[in-house]
Amino acid sequence: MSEAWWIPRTRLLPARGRALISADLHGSMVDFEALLGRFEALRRAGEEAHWVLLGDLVHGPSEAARARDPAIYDYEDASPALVEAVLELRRADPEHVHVLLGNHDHGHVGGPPTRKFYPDEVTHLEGRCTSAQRAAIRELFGEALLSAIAPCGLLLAHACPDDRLVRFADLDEVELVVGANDAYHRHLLGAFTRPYGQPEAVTRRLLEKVSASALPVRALVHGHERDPAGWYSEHPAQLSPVIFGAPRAARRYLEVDLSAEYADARALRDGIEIRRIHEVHGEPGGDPR
Ligand SMILES: [Mn+2]
Repeated sequence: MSEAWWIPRTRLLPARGRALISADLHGSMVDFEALLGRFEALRRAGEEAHWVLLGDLVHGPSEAARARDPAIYDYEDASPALVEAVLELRRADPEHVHVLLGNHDHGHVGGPPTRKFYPDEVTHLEGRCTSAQRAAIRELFGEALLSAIAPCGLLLAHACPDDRLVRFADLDEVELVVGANDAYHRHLLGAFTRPYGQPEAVTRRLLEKVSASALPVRALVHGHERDPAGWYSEHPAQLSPVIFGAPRAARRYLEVDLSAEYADARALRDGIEIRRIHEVHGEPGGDPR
C-alpha cells in the first residue's frame, strides 16, 4: 500500500466536550439543517462540539415512495446539495466533523450499487449531479471513516459489525474498493457497512476486542436500520438513533458528554442523550437543556 494514498479509516474523539451523533439522512436537508442548528448553538455556547454522521447521507425516496408513504418520506431528495454542505462543513473543521461510510455512500467509491428506490441508485444520483457535485461525492465518501470511538464508552459505526475484527487499527488498512482488499479486510469493510443486527454476545465480543486494542467501549451506536419509534436498543450493548424511516416528530439523534462514562446503552436516556431532532409542539421536554 502506498503511503501517499493512505487514508485513516478510524478516529478517536477526545474525552472532553459534547458530541452529536446522527444516523442516516438519505438526502434530507430539513433534518440536516435542524442538526446543524444544534451543532452551531453548542459552538456559540463555547462548548467543544463534535458531530459524527453515521453514514448513508445519500439516496432519498423516489416520487413513487413519497406518494406511497408520505408520513415517512416527507421530503424531496436533496442528496447532491447535502453532500456539498457536509463536505464544506468537514473541510472547514475536519477535527470536529466526522463522516462515517454507509452502504449507500460506499456505492459511489468502490462498493456495490444499492437499489432501494431505483434499480441502481449510484447511477441515478450521479446522473443528476453536476461534475462538481460528482467530485464532491467522491471526496466526501473517499475520505470517510469506517468507525470512531467516543471515549465515554461508545463504538460508532454505520452498521452492526460481527466480532471478526482483531484490532481496531486493522480498519485503517481497509481499502474502499472491495476487490483491493484481502479476505480479512474485505470482511471488515462489509461488516462495518452492511449487517443490520447481531446477537448481544457477538456485539459484546466485538466491544471487548476494541477495548483491548484501542479504548474501553461498552455500547455500539449505529445507523443503517429504520424504526418508526425514532430509536431502538435491542440489547444493552447496542443502540440506534433513527432519522430515515421515522416520522418527523419521532426522529432522534444522540447528544453525549464526551467526558462522561456511559456504562452501556441503558445509560443513554430518552429525552437527555437521545433527543428529538425537531421540537414537538405540546410536549414539554423536547429539548431538556
Ligand atoms: Mn445503510
